[in-house]
Amino acid sequence: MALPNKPVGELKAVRDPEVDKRDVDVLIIGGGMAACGTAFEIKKWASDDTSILLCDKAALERSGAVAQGLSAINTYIGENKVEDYVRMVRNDLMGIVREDLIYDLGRHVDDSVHLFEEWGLPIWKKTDDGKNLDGKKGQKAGTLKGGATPVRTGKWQIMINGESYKRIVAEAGKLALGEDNIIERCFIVEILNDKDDPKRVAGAVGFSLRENKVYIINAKVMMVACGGAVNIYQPRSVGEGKGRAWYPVWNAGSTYTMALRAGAELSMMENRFTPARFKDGYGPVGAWFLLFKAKTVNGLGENYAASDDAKAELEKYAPYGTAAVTPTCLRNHLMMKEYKEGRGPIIMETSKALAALGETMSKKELKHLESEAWEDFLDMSVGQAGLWCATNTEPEKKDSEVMPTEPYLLGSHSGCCGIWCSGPEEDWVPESYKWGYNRMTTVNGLFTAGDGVGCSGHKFSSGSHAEGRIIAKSMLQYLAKEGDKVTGFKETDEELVDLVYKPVRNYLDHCEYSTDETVNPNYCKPAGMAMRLMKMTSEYGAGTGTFYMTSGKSLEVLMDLFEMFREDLEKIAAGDLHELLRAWEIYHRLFTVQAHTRHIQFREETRFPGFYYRGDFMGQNDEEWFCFVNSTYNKETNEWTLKKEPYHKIIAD
Ligand code: SFD
Ligand code: AMP
Repeated sequence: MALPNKPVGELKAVRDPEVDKRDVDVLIIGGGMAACGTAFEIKKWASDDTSILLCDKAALERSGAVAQGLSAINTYIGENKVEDYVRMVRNDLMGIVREDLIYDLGRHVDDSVHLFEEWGLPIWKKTDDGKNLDGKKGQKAGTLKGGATPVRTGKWQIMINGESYKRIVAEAGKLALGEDNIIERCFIVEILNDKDDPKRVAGAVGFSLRENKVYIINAKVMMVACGGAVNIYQPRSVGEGKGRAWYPVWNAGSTYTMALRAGAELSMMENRFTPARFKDGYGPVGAWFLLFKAKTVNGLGENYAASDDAKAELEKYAPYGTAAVTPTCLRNHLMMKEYKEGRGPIIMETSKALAALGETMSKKELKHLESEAWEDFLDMSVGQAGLWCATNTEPEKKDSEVMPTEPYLLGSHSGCCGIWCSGPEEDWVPESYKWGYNRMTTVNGLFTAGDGVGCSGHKFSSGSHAEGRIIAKSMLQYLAKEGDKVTGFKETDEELVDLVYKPVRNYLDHCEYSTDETVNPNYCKPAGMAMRLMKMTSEYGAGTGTFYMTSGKSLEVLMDLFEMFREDLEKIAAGDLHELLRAWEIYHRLFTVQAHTRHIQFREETRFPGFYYRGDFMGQNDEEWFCFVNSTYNKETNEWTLKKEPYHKIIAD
């Protein structure tokens, strides 16, 4: 149950919080698309006496990346072949992906979309004579499951009226799991290993954001699905606008950090997503490119992406660059070339696109089209609509600038960093890809889905939900076969409270030393540490500050800065529960972005030009680097280990 907000201000933190102990079979960490998929599915397969608990740092109805809603479902296979879906993802991610995971996802994803529609999500439909019916009217055309045709933007994407998408999906998850089995406003800090087997999980510890309370949870099997990582790099937005980002600001790398610290192997953490977005408002571009058929031009008004120069540039990255759809990173790469050669800014010609579409429309239809253009943002990126209003931008009259944003880490959108997971237990899956249970990490009993699963991007909202449903069953298989091997964790209640509330005690021990509580020689506050982290990653780790360029030397400097930062985090101080959240978010961000940049350091090539560049290793080097990069971290010794892992092609070209 969500606890009500306090009447005024943040709740002051106290030295000794209450302790709430739970003992469950299954723990779901996170409450986003993937976790809601698990919540919906799991009870169908669990025995009546299986206890299940879900902890979300926010309120399920509006948590995670889909909080604001979405305008499209980007993965719906429909009339396409699953094999082609695998080929598309492989091409977009420059060749190195886990085809077993992608195929497995592709064959299940549509079922989740059909459920969303059954639960009330309005999906656009096509009429027999090729006209678009938006969500409400589309309902009269019947359901996708019943054979109605969706409005496709691209080959894989379908349009929805999705302002309430997350509420619809959360409601189904809540009803299925039961509200008593859900703790909202509970931030999980650390996953705990089994006392007799460090490669097995046995529980987790977190805290309430509404009460001075630490949760200590024993669990036999668990999933971590806390989304991707945002605000690990200096955002382009400044001042109070910094609260705005493209991906959800509240997803702080908890998935990767908690799994890493529990001993799980991460994979392809070098991959990132620097999406091209409407400048300053972060509005997504997919619908504009694909549905409205808008073009982008450079500062000279040239369609730079169609030029001979661009073609020659893309040929350097064949076969990916020369494929029918240019990979996302290379679309950015072409933009970067324009900027660097002085032909910026990049403009999306919204006015021409709407005029061209309007040529065959009546006045009423044209008005409707214009409202769809607004709704695209009102449904999923309301800040962009706000910015258009604030700048008198009517997209049918005034064009808008598009720009690659700061980097984000994620495994479900157009990126593929994440945790190395076991694939489905089937004959066609290579041995090195499977070790027991579908989507189990390399730590026994620890599963993940959505942004957590590495090497299989382009799942998006629908695929993350479907993956959550897949692992509901895998977790129960593990529980049945290995649940009784779990012996509990070694940490005492006192040790765990000391760990979680350390920032509070740092604060209480020293806050009276200075007159301004933010300036104190004995501690540092989360806000300052957030800025410090983003400055160092941006300058040395291929952020916007250097046009996404880094080098071996810059990365060496960065690793030293990280080490000092990690030491200083011992002194982070939190006076209230909100600051305690901020303190732990920074901790999670640090390990995640450290993994990211260590992978970039290890992979001596530029696999994803447009996302990032290694100045000392420009271009791709297939001979040495056509493989995955995996990493582990030993939290006892603070040591990182990186290695290459072979890639296997499963689906022929
Ligand atoms: O326009 C803790 N996404 C899009 N998907 C689509 O299908 N269509 C689109 O239109 C997409 N676009 C888009 C998208 C996202 C955003 C932000 C925008 C536009 C503006 C991507 C999907 O949303 C994404 O793929 C999925 O949501 C990923 O699912 P999942 O479950 O992996 O992550 P989540 O939904 O963000 O949920 C994370 C949850 O974890 C909680 N959490 N809980 C406890 N303890 C901690 N320490 C925690 N840390 C985090 C969160 O509260 C949340 O519940 S477009 O760009 O293409
Ligand atoms: P975006 O709005 O950029 O997140 O994209 C939404 C969907 O459209 C994703 O599946 C993207 O891969 C796809 N997409 C976006 N822009 C383009 C483009 N120019 N060409 C092809 N696909 C695109």
